[in-house]
Amino acid sequence: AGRLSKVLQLTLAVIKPDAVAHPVMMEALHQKILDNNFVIVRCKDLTWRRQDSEQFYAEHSERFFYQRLVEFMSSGPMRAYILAREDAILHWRELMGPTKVFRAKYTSPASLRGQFGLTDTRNTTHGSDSVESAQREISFFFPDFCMKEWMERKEPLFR
Ligand code: RTP
Ligand code: MG
Repeated sequence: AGRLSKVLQLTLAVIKPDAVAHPVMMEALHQKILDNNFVIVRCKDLTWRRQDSEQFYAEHSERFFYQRLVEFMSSGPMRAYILAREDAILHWRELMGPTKVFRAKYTSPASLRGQFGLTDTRNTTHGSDSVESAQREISFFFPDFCMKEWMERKEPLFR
């Protein structure tokens, strides 16, 4: 059985307010997660206060787009997922496509941002970019979730 078990990785995926506002996009994004064999470990809907947005994106505070990003991400409801899969971080980033929408439409038209992205800020989704940021972002969105406990769980994912 050991030989068949895959090494699972966790990532944080967020459906941004532009996509949450459109039920058809929400449905397509959710289906994409299922079609790609991610296990949905946690899922919740939430709306950020401005200060949550500022804190989450503090590393971008000197960038020209910071104000618009902070404003947008606290403008309405989002859906956050903790997803598990082999290579979850990279796989979700690949499904999203490039951050810049002109690049997404040009090089990866079938990606989520290629299909649904409106602008570089309103680009449908967020995904952690490394193991370290996945840890930080998962605890930012799900403070009660213990990654260590989950990784070391004894019971199988499916019975
Ligand atoms: P992140 O840092 O959130 O993982 O995203 P990323 O690597 O895909 O993209 P990055 O370039 O680091 O941008 C951080 C966030 O800012 C938004 N953004 N808006 N010109 C704009 O309005 C603009 N440029 C970037 C992106 O949507 C991303 O959420
Ligand atoms: Mg980045």
